[in-house]
Amino acid sequence: MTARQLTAGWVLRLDKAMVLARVFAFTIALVTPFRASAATCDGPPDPSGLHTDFEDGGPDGWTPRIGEERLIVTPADAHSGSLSLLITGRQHAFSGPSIDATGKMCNGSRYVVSLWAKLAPGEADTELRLSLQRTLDGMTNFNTLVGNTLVTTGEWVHLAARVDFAFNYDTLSLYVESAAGTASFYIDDFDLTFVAPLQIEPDLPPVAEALADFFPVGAAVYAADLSGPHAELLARHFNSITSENDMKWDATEPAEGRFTFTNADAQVRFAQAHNMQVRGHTLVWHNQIPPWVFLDVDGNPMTPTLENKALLLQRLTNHIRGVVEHFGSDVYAWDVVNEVIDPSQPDGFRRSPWFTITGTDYIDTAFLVAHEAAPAARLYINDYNTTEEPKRTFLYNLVRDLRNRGVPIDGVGHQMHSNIGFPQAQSVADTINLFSGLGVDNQITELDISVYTNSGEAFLDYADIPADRLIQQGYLYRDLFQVFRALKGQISSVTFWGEADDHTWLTSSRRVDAPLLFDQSLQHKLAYLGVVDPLKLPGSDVAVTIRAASAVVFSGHHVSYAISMTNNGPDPASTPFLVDAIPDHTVLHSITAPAGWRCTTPVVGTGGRIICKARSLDVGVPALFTLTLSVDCSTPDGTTILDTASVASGSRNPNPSPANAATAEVLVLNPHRKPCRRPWPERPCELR
Ligand SMILES: [Ca+2]
Repeated sequence: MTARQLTAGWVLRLDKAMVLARVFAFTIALVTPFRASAATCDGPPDPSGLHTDFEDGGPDGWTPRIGEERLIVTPADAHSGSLSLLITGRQHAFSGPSIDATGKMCNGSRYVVSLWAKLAPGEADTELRLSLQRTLDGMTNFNTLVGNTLVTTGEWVHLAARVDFAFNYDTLSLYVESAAGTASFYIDDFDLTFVAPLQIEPDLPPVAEALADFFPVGAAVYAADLSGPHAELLARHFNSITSENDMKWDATEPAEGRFTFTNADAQVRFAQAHNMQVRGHTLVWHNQIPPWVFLDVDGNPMTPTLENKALLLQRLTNHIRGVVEHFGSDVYAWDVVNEVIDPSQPDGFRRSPWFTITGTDYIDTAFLVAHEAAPAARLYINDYNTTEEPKRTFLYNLVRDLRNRGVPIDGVGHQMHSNIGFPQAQSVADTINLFSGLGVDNQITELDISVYTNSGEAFLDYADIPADRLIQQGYLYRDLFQVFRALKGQISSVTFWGEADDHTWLTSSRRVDAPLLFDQSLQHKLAYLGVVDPLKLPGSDVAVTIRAASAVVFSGHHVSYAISMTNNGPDPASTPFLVDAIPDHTVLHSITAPAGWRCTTPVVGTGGRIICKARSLDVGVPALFTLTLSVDCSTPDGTTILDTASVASGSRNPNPSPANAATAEVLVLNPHRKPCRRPWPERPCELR
């Protein structure tokens, strides 16, 4: 069935007899169902996958799907190496190369399929796709694995997808076809890769436990989080949940008066079964609202009339009653209104249909009705960029006004969608303190930290995200949680907007993001360490101690200090340095430094600053310095000399409270000193 073609590698062609044999076999299968290879998926799934690059000159298992196709391993073009597979002679859009995948993909397992394609010279742009064909009990079915993707003669195009395989079959093959037309094309570097089942780290200290003294720790969840390893991760690390989408208006009241709670109820039951709190999100927003809400009695878009205002406030009242009363005490806190501030408006109020039709009355109504419906529930106003001015002031003024008018609002929800350069931890502390001053609670409601600092950047693959972005992220998580802990009592909950990086609103078809504590495989990231155990972040925790040789010194005499710089790790410190400013009443006598260190000092007998540097400092190997100063003979009796040594390095320091400065105190005595005859140091003071 194959023939060697010297100039163009292998040629494959099904001859007519082979086609007939296949048709015959297919016919037999129709009348006599058999399972030739289903047994290959009976045991543990085969993790070997399929990998073809054509570099050995063979077709690597690819065959013509229909029969008329010619498959040629060719050096004419290649994505990798020097060879690829050229497919010509296609007579149908569904003609193309096919590879047997029977036993290579099993029901319940996850795979990544990846293929590079390019059109043969002269072909017009064509959409190609990767599909699968499966037979079961004589029935044949087809599915698309990678959808229509534009391929040209200009460059190799990547067709790739993650596949959660969910079929039983007797035979299975994968093939490349076109959306239309019969263009000839090349393929190269096809990989079907088995993705090992997700498994959480069973002994990892739970996030919520690490923060148990401060506040509950939540995650936004969706339906798929309630089973399998995601549910295990959720139950292990979090003690609060927020429904990502299932308590919003479009989910709970898609048609007027018709309430549905299927997904949300399941999430509440999960929370109760695992001793978790439930935050409700969100009763009023300008997004994810079904269109009927803003239509007037005639079905037209509402205009701002008194009639429409009354109608809209009535719908709002009905909705909040319907939702809040449904959950009752199962939901302890509600984001009552979401994102009502727009700092670009002169009055700071977002021009949503809510505002356009009702002014700010919808805000009052929402809080009042929510409070009536669940008097014990804690009610929040939720927004993003709450650390930014002028938005923060608009929000502050609104909350103050609501409080002053007796509208039942309990606190501010700070979404805190962040990125590795924003916000500054200090601005978070300032913001929480500001709102606490109004007597309201604060919750962090939608925390995540994007690895992007601008919208133009894009990493297409999770593995392409640079390591340093993830380190920066770990450090910002450290800084934020340092603030959250320090504000104990002022923040009653911190919720992440998701569980792990495999499901985040920040990842789109345009770019992949990694904003959470766990990676796409549910393993902990540096971000986790930043929250739970920051001393393990990459970097070097340099510290210094200084000890004077004695507690007292006579004027005109020397005082020695033992200075020790250490690196508590976890990594070697790059360009470590020590700084000591020679204190008043003293001058330099001498300094000794370890090998590999170079000190810049003032001239002996004068004051100034000592700086000692080295190339690196290993973990756990102290650098010991001996600094000797001469005490000026005119120093008054009883003077205290303070010498401060400080250290730093070019490496980040993971310790949020580093011990990188130390001071030694020495008392000067001169009970029986004669006056100096001449200025020191030419002639030391004389003692009786
Ligand atoms: Ca190749």
